Amino acid sequence: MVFRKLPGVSASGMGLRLSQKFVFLLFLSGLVTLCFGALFFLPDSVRLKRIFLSKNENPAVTVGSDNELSKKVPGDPEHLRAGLKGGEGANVKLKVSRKDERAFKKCLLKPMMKFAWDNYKRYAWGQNELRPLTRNGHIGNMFGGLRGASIVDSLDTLYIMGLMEEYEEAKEWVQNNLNLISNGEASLFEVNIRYVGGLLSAYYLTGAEIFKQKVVELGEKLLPAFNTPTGIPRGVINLGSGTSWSWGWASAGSSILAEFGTLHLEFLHLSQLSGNPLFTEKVMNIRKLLNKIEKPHGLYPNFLSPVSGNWVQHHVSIGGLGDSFYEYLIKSYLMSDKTDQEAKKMYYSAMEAIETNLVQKSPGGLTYVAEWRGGILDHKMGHLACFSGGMIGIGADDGPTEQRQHYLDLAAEITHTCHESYSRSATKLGPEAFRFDAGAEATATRLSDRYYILRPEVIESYMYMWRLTHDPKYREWGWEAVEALEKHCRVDAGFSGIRDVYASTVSHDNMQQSFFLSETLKYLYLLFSDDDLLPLEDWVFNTEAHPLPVIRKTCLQEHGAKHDHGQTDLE
Ligand code: DMJ
Repeated sequence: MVFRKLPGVSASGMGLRLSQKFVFLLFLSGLVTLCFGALFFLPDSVRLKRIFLSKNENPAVTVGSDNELSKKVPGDPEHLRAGLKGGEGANVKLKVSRKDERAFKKCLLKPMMKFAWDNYKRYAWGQNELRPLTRNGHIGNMFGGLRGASIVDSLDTLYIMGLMEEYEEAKEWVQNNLNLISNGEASLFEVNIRYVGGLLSAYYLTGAEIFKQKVVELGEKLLPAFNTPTGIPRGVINLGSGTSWSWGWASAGSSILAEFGTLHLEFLHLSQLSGNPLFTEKVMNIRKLLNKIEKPHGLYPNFLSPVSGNWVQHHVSIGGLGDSFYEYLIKSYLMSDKTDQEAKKMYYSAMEAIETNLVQKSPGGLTYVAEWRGGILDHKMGHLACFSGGMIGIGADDGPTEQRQHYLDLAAEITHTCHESYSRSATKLGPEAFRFDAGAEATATRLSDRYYILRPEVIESYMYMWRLTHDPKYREWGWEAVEALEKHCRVDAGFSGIRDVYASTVSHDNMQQSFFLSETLKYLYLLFSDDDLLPLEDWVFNTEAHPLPVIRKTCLQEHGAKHDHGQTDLE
């Protein structure tokens, strides 16, 4: 091959003089620096940036997958403990750059779940919940003869976190041991949110037929609870005989708003999966009655007679006894692909009544939602009521235009108040109920309200508020909760609730609630995940944090034809 000789370029050494070489090298190194520097200005989605800058930044976590960083963090809970308490793991933490900190935190949640799961498996396998101090199982009286509540409640969390070996064990247990032929007093509400919700989400996430088969069979066993003069179900049912009755403690044989009002999401999906419209008909009948009945000041009292269909007592609360009824109104609307106008209307009018009658500002400037007893306010907010920050947040966007920002602000204020209930305690965990009277501001005044049983509601609101605003404070608050859980609730054989959040030397209650695995750890994991892990546009979480897919409108609906709920396509 003949090289043409360029002017001024000798054949040897490309013919460059020393000064020319120097200028050329300078130019070359400038070019390289410029190209590399430009990578930093590329948008996140550009593949090159992901490849060049950091393998671990923004790890692509998809449902059921693992990610790079998680492989660097051993599943050994001791490692996590050390990481949080400044031991060996703390060094690992130091080596992690700021950019990776969020992903690192997310990865630490996986060993927490594994630790809770492994101990349940070791000491309480097949029973409902783990007693971590005495290292045995707990059956309780909420699920009738049903067993394995922690297993069914954990299926989706294990799957989402990519703990696949554990998920397979759980699935195998459901296949071989979840016995639905059972006698005993079961709470319709608890069986629905934990078992029906848990099996539904496991089915939708994995497509494993066994979950569908079990959930439809279980759903059918719940139907006799609706055989009342009004169709409002009673709270307790014997899954074997189908007889049902009201809770002994519920005023005059009444049914509880948060119980009969927290069936809608699951029952619509039961119709969807089984093709049996009965499930939908049952919950639509509840809706019809609630719409018809007169509401004091637009509020929904917590007790209703399943015989007469009248309110029994005028106690209104967005916390215990009322809470998830409101949650299911807005979520029914969202899960229907925003077609369920009736649910939307009911939700926003209920919100208006709640704001007018219950929302208060403390002397110290904290917004809270009080309880209402026949017109008299009780200036107390339960831990359970703290879910409302998230609920009001997810409902903000579909409210009346002039109210949208207001709802988002209200959601942020309530979440802030709930965070205060945590940060004002010695353990940095929140009490079961806190008050705003007699000089109290977001603190428990009664001894009996000082406990914390691993509840998720405050963290749930952090997760929603993070997704809605991306304000970093929600992740900071979530991390404070992780540190507090590690410090005060982790014991040698699992996680336990504590009896007094204000005592720096804690006393444990010996109970690892199944909702800790299903909700608390899942919401924390989602808080530190990217928004595309279970995006809120596609999934709605039931009140036990089990994700259910949005039921998409059919072509017919989109073009104006009316369609019954529960008859839509998922595709
Ligand atoms: C869970 O079972 C559900 O979140 C329910 O709606 C309320 N109570 C617990 C958690 O605190």
